[in-house]
Amino acid sequence: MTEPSASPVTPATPAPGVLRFSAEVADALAAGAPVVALESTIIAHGLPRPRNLRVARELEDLVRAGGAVPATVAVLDGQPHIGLDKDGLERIAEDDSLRKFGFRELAPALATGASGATTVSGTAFLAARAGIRVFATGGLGGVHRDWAASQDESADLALLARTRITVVCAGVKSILDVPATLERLETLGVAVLGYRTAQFPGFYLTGSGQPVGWTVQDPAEIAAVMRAQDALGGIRSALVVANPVPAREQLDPALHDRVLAEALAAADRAGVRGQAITPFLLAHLTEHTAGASLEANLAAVRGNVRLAAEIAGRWAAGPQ
Ligand code: PSU
Ligand code: MN
Repeated sequence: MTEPSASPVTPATPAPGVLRFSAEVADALAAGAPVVALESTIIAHGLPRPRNLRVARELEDLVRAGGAVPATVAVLDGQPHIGLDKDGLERIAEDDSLRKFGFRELAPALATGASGATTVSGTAFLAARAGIRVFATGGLGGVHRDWAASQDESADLALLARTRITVVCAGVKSILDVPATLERLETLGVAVLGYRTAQFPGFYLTGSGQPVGWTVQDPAEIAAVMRAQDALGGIRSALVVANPVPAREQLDPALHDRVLAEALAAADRAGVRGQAITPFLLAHLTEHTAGASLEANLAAVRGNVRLAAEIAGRWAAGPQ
């Protein structure tokens, strides 16, 4: 059987010189050592300053402590970076002019020399091109609650439908329409595994109340699913590993529901739309929960990064 001619977004050798690799990422990839991609939008646009820079460093350290090499992804001066040095990390945390780049922004950014943090869709695309199979984030983008009126569905979903990468997340951000997002993932053919849970996580909350079809218990099982994707052939989609924030670190659900309702109303009043809505809602929640939502968000991201490092280790080790 021949493959369709449209070339899929799969891990592939990067076109020479287009991607700039940090030395440690280049070495790790050449050696087949574990690598975990990290996105930069969460640092640039999802977390308050100056905490965001500390978090950026902490997440990289967590990957290293887990035996893998961190590859924080961003576009700087028109060049996609796979792994950032000290200055690069500072830039994504501190540069006010940094834009937010989903997948579709990448080509214009390259051609014009622009700089931006990459979202899940931008990061997953670049990481896959770089040959990185495991990616950790906080919560995926998805279908927004007013979808019928706004048609706002994150580009994350469509990109994950055609990119072979394993994304470890705490579900989708609870500011979204979670059941609708799960339906879209099903339609798009993106497999979802609950990590030690039969319930899809709720980002700030341990559970969203929605079921997941598959529950896995350890990183080796996840690596086995990844190998099964490859063994089947023809699968172009991502694997979503949904890893709940521990119950003791979740946001108080009653506080969550109340403040989220206020945040959605405030966004509506302020006419915030499009790319700005996710950062607006996240910042509103942080402010109106006195930082509690931020702590839950960070706990979720840390857990995802740790798990991603373990998965990357299992993946790099090959079939057992
Ligand atoms: N997860 C977080 N904080 C964030 C995001 C995810 O904990 O800021 C970002 C991701 O980069 C995700 C993006 O891809 O929000 C989705 O934005 P939009 O809804 O505009 O596609
Ligand atoms: Mn959107």
